[in-house]
Amino acid sequence: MDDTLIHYLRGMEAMLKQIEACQNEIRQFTAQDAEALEQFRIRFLGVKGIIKSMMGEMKLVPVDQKKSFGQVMNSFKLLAEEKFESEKSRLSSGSSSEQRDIDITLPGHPLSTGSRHPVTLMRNRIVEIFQRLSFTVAEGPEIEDDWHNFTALNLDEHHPARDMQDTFYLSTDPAILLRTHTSNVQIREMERTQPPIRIICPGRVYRNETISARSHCFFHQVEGLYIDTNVSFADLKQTLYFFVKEMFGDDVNVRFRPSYFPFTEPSAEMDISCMLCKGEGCAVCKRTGWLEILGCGMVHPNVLKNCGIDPETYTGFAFGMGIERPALLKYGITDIRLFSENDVRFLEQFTGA
Ligand code: 2U9
Repeated sequence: MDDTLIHYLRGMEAMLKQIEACQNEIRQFTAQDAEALEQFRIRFLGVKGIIKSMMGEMKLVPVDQKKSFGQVMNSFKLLAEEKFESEKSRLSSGSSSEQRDIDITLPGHPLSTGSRHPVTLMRNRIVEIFQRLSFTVAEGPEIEDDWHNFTALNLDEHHPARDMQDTFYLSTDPAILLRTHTSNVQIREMERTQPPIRIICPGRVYRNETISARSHCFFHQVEGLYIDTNVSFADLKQTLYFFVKEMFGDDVNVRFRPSYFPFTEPSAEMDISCMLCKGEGCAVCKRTGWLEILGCGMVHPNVLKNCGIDPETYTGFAFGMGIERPALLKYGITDIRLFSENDVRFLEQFTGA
């Protein structure tokens, strides 16, 4: 080997070592501030910087090694440019805590966890009591057809509930409506399966009523259905007695009054003694000492037949109650419209699971 070549190779070796050292330095670099970043740029990428001056050595490299030297230099330059850009954007986004003068040791702002709606609280309480008697929750559509909301429930075509005044129908298809009760869920369940059936059906229902402090065009119900062999009116009464004791306490009295619904026969309405005046008579119970809380009865044989259940083999009871009324009573609220106005000052007053 002649002297010139040895001299050249030593020079290349030194340069490659220098490149490697610079690359390590670049990888570990973080700019404390804009000034440090500018120094970095001048040192590596400036007109008189390390990379430019090494590029100047290119002319000394033998032709057959120009390509590999060029590749080494390119990746060196790319590394320096990428580091410069990433440090620049980090400093300008102000993500470093020192930059924004943030004390990251201070406690954070607590997140508001919200609270449950009073109607949800009341629904959960009702449902949970029936779950203890092995009822399971069933749900169904709020937009329903005429059959599942009316016809299957033994309401003939002239029944007043079907009137346009009372029910919201789709303007484009009068055979489709907003359900007026959650009974459509029980109908669908009876069509789907054979007894025993023991379900509780909570949900939102719609009626075309003038909105006032006492009534609304939508509200919530819980309905129940129990069908099996030998289910009697005594089973119905015992189930509802249990519910009342669990819900309102042991010292509340219960009475049944005969009533009429097309879907149950016999039918009844159930009252509880007014818990505010203990049955003495007050403004809330309209001086009667009693509060009406639900309707109930033995499922009409026509309803069972409509759903493919043999009324000679099976009997059953059903009941239905609104959720808003007992919620008004429990929480001492006087205007039902508050439930749907979503005023956080109202909603955040209720606690519970
Ligand atoms: C099927 C068969 C029978 C559900 C029943 C009532 C009586 C009732 C009202 C209470 C207050 C509705 O929210 S409210 O206006 N409900 O009086 N509901 S029996 O009877 C059924 C349901 C489904 C298949």
